[in-house]
Amino acid sequence: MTLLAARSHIATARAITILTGAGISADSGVPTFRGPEGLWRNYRAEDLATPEAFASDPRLVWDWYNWRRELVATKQPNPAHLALVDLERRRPEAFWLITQNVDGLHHAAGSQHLSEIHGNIWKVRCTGCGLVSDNRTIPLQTLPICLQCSGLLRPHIVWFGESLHEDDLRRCNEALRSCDVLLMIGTSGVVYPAAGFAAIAKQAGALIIEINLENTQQSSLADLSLQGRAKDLVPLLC
Ligand code: BV8
Ligand code: ZN
Repeated sequence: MTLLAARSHIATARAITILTGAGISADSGVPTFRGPEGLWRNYRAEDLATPEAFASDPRLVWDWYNWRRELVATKQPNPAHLALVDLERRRPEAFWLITQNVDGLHHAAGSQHLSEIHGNIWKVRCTGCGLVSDNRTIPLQTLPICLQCSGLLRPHIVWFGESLHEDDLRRCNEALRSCDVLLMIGTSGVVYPAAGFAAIAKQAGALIIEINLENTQQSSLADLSLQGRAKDLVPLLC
């Protein structure tokens, strides 16, 4: 299938679902996780992005998230984020965007039909009373405390070994089973449950289009794999 054919599938799709990963934000200057420049080159996921890590050393985990908050605060949505907003505005009833990114850049760009399945770096959650709140303070005090119950706050992020929020999973499953096109952008496709999303959409009959710099674990499911940068290819396709 050619790029032109893929464009026409997107333009005429009854419903389109998008799955994005760190690669779409790489073009805004946010580091990815895996690969030679990825965050997990210098940090071990299990030391920082698990409930066990937070229980044993909350200060270390907060230091890492504070550093990432400072970094992300300087970044802006790029043409790929903006092209998805345009697509949604043209076809709001036919569009659902699922992101694994926690950087909030889709939201900042203006996407509304959006599931941030791994959470958002600009939200905190109380480990005592469970209250979720927006928090854009930079830098946060090293061990931030809930104003309501004085419990320790944690990032409102889904860590390894934690379940995704049930409402998000239900909404994603609906969007995956009902779309005619699934567009996967900038994800290595190795973290579950998102790594199973292409298979769900494919089984329901969707056409799968992938945009990435390289082949991924999901490429064998794709009807079209476009190799290149998200900021160039997404505007071309949408
Ligand atoms: C769960 C938050 C039920 C931190 C993140 C063994 C087998 C199968 C499953 C498991 C297993 N062992 C454990 C599991 C479950 C585990 C899992 O999948 N592990 C994997 C690694 C094996 N999953 C979970 O624990 C999930 N919960 O399953 O609940 C359960 C519970 C208990 C036990 C079992 C099951 C929770 C997942 C937590 C996800 N949270 N981190 C934070 O962000 O602060 S994951 C982390 O990876 C990020 O959040 C990120 O969103 C996610 C996915 O990564 P990508 O976005 O794909 O990024 P990556 O760097 O990998 O790739 C970037 C891609 O972009 C590359 O392909 C690159 O080529 C491309 N690219 C780069 N530049 C560009 C580009 N493309 C285009 N343009 C460019 N410019
Ligand atoms: Zn509280």
